[in-house]
Amino acid sequence: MAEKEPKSIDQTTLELIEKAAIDGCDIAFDRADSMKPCPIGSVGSCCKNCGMGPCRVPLAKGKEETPEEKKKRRGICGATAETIAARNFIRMVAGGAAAHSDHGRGVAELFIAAAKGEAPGYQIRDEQKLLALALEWGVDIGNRTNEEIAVDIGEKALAEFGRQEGELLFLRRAPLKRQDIWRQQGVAPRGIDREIVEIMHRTHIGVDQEYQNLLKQGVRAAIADGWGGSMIATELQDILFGTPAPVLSQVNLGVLKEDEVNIIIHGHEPLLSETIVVAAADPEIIEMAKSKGAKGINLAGICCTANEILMRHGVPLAGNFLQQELALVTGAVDAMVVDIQCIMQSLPDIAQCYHTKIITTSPKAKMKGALHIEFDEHKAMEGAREIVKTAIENFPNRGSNVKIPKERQDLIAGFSHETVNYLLGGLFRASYRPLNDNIINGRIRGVAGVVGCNNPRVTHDDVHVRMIKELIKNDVLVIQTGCSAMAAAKAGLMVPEAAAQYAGEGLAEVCETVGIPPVIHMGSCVDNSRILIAATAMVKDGGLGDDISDLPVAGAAPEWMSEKAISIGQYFVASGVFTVFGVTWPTTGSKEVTDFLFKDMEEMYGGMWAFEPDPIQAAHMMIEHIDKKRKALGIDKARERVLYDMAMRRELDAV
Ligand code: XCC
Ligand code: SF4
Repeated sequence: MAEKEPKSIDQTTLELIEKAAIDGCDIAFDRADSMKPCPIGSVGSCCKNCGMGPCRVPLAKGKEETPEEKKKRRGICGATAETIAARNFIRMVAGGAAAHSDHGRGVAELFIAAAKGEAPGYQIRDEQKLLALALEWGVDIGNRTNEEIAVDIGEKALAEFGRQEGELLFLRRAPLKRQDIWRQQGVAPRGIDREIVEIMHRTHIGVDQEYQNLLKQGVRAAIADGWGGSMIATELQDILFGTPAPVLSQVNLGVLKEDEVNIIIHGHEPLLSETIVVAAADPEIIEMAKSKGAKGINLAGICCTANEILMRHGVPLAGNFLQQELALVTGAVDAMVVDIQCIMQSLPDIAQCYHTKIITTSPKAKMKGALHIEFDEHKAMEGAREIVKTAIENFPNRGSNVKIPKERQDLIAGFSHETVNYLLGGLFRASYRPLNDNIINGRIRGVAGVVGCNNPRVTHDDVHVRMIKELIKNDVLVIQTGCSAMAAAKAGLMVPEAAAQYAGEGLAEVCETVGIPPVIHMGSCVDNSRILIAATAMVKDGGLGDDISDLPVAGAAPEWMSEKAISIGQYFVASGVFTVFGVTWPTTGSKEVTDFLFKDMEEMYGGMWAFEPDPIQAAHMMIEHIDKKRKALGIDKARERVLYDMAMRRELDAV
């Protein structure tokens, strides 16, 4: 990022960056300025997989490298730039798939405990979804109670992680053609943990030396994430906490309240935060807050825990990844409760400048300088109450250095696959038919999943928002998860009025008829599995080909940074989706590996990767891909007609 470029397009973020500087707090934006990325590591050419290294394989010089020159560019063990780039890439997949899947495992364990009555406070909330999953997995329903059925489902889900042979159960949800492709390519995952472990084995010194074979295992582990660990997390969370339905809420740090106890919930797992929501509404606890001079208790979220409790309870979003430190800089956060993933280690230090208590809750994620109140599913409510009480006790310690920004924006969230189904088709004939019809008739050009993180190497939120605006302007319906969804929400794109203001005429017309925004919030990062299900539902509804790769759809993570984003991108590609990433690309140190991901994968999987940091150009790559698919389906003409009709209509209006 050039020096003069703004750090964010979000006024709130800019204001608080300034306040952080005045208060003497060092934040990620500053650290990104003072530490440039390592040029060798950032292109995937640094290997530290053994003690003979680290080996830094220099980049190819100039255009044509002779075989002799190429032979010299090796690690001590002889590993080539290709092997090193591929190994590094799939280790990122392993990290991401492990994170999502371990989250899924935690949900499965709680699910079983809840079903056995060993986790007081949790119960089965979505019976319909429970029974549907029982049918799908062949779990006996008969006269059994929901709890008995749930124990079997939970155990089956848990067994998916340690499965050694065969295939993951959820693969059967994919279009048949997709399943065939996976089997032909030999990438149908056997078990979730197994595929991740195998990456760690194959990337150990002296094992797999063929980049194609390494990347193949990356695909297998990524599928085990999207159609395995992440899908298990989403499905079981829905059954346990309720399947999201549309809900109105607000976003940005302006949701913090001057006169209430502010508690921020940050991380990824909804397991504990679900009970915090309950604890914070307890009249006795609210009385306690009042006794300390607060008017009430205000919960708000950051990162994907935020998305989870927004989707199910309408709890407001305080902000996305790069706003976590800034939340503390307001001076108004009485406690920040964190669970797992995307939590910056700088939080306890920043909290020292103010009064905020940072509370870690997972045995897997502790931090020096934080208070640890461990989440125990057997007494979750006690833990939640203790956390809320800690925040209340801390409220009177709030200093005078408080600045809560004014900005907050309305948004509508809660679009699960089921909701979309009902919204489009109605409760009694739920279907994706109207969506498919509007794609076929060209009012909607296609669908784009725009997801992923923030990255201080680019202007915060800017890349997301510009890409999304360009897509909807061109009649592409945008579906979202993660921190990207929050960027769009802050920019006012997740309210129905945004359709008239920003969307192309065709898309706007459909949004107005159905009453949805042109940008749809589908949840957290594990909820990218909802997007897979939605894409499959589009295929099954007919008229748009017989595989996900036939659909006029595309994916993007324009401000990605986490290994999880790489795993998500890889399972979208492996599911047949053209997927473009921004910011930086981690394999450019090897042309062969990059070409394989960007080109060869299309022949193998029907989907492929691309890299384009400019959001407008990236959006047009996605639109081009969508148009290519429309043409292959023979529905490109319909769109021309629609556009012609609209031009005619405009002319008529002008008369
Ligand atoms: Fe983390 Fe999920 Fe990325 Fe945001 S989008 S920075 S991974 S919180 Ni998942
Ligand atoms: Fe170097 Fe090979 Fe060891 Fe990697 S595995 S650090 S390339 S010697």
